[in-house]
Amino acid sequence: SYKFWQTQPVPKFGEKAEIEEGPFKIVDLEKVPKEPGPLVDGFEWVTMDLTNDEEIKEVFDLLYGHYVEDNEAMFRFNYSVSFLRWALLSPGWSKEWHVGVRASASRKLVAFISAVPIALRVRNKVLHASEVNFLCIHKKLRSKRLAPVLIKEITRRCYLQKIWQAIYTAGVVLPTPVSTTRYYHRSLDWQKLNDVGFSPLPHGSKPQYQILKYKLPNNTATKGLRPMEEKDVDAVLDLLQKYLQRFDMAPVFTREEVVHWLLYKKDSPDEQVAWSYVVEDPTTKTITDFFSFYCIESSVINSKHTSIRAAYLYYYATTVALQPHTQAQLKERLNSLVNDALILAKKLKFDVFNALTLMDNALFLEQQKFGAGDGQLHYYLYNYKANPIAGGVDHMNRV
Ligand code: YNC
Ligand code: MG
Repeated sequence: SYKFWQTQPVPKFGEKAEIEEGPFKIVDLEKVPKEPGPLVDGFEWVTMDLTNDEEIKEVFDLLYGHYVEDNEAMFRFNYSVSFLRWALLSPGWSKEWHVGVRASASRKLVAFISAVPIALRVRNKVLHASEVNFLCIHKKLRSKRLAPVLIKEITRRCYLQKIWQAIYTAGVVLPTPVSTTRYYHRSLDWQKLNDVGFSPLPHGSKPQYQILKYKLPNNTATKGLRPMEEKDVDAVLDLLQKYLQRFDMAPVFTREEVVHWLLYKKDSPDEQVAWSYVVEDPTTKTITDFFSFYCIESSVINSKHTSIRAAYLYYYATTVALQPHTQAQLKERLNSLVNDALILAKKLKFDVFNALTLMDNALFLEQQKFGAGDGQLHYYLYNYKANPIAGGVDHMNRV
C-alpha cells in the first residue's frame, strides 16, 4: 500500500531514530519538466484565475459538492467564496498554484489543488515552502489514481518557482505525520447541534441540562478587549512572533501577512471570514493579548437548508507567556481570553467553536467545556526530514 506515497520524499512509517533535520533531496531545476504530465483522455489541465468571480465560483461549487466530509458523511465543509479568496489570494500568491482539471467537452471543473507560499520555521530553520490545500476530486472520478497526478503537478509548479518543501494537513493517515492533533468542539447552540445530529444527548442527561451547561454570559469580561484595528498591526505582529517562539513549528509572519490573515477586509457586510480582537491595557495603552477565529460553515448533507456555522480558533498570544510565569497564571489568562472568544462567537451566531490540540490549547479545552471530536488532523512536511513534534500540542493553526 501507499503505492504513490512510497515513491515520494517523505518519511517512511516507523523511522523513529533521532535524525538530522533537512531536505530528503536536492532538486535540479533543469530536470523539472516544463510542461504538465499527461492526464487521462477527455480531461485537461487549467490554471484557475481566482480573481475572476466566475472561476472562483467554480472552485466553490466543486468543493461545495465534493470536499471533505466527516466519517459518517453527515456534514461537508462549505468554504465560502470569501474564505477561498482569503485562503488562496494571500500575500505572495501565484496563479500557477491554483490548478484545475476540466472535462474537455463540457468544460466542467472536476478537480482542484492549490498552494500558497509560507515561511515556515521548523525548530531553528526557516523553510520557504508552500502550503498545499483544497485537493478535491469530483465524486464520479474517485479511486482512479488522479490524486497522485494532481499532487505531482502542484509539486512541479512549486519546483519551477524554486520552492522545494511543502506543508499540508489531512484527516487521513499518510506516511508520515510530523505531528497529529485532535479536534475539540465547544457547543454554543447545543439544541441546534443536537437537532442536526452533531451533538448526541449524553446518556442520563436531559436537553435542558445540556443547554444550561453551555450557557455563556452576555458580555465579555476582559478589560480593554476590543476588535483589532489597523493601528494594532505592529504590536500584534511583535506579540505573535514572540509567542510563536514557544513552539517547534510555526509560520514566520510578515506585517503584510498579519494584515491579511487577521484583518481581512470582507467583500460584503454579511460575509466576514476572520474576527480578531486585542486587549489594550487601559493605563499603558499597550496591546497585552490578542485572539482570532475564522468561520467555516458545514452543510448538513441530508438536509437541504441547514448548515452549521463553526468558529475555528486561530492565532492568539498573551504577554503572560512572554514573562516569567507559572503554568497556573498562563492557564488563567488563556481561560479568560477563550471564554470571551466564546461569548463573542455566540453573539456572532456561531453554533459551535472548534479548536485543535495545539499551541497552548490544552490549558483551556477542558475548563471551557470543549469535548473531543472523532476527527484528527495530521500535519505533514514534503521533502523535509524532521523529528516528530511531540504531543501535537505545540505548533500552528492552518486554515
Ligand atoms: C490526501 N488527503 O493515499 P497511495 S487535504 C494526500 N492527501 O496514494 P486516488 C491523499 N494524499 O496511498 P481519490 C489524500 N487522500 O496509493 C488520498 N491520498 O500512496 C492518496 N476527497 O488517489 C492515497 N480532500 O485519486 C493514495 O484517490 C492516492 O480519488 C489515491 O482522491 C483523493 O487538501 C481525494 O478529502 C482526497 O476529493 C482527492 O478523495 C478525494 O479518493 C477527495 O485514487 C474529498 O491518493 C476531499 C478531501 C483532501 C483534503 C488537502 C491537502 C492535500 C495535500 C496533498 C499532498 C501535497 C504534497 C506537497 C506537494 C508540493 C511539494 C512541493 C514543493
Ligand atoms: Mg481518482
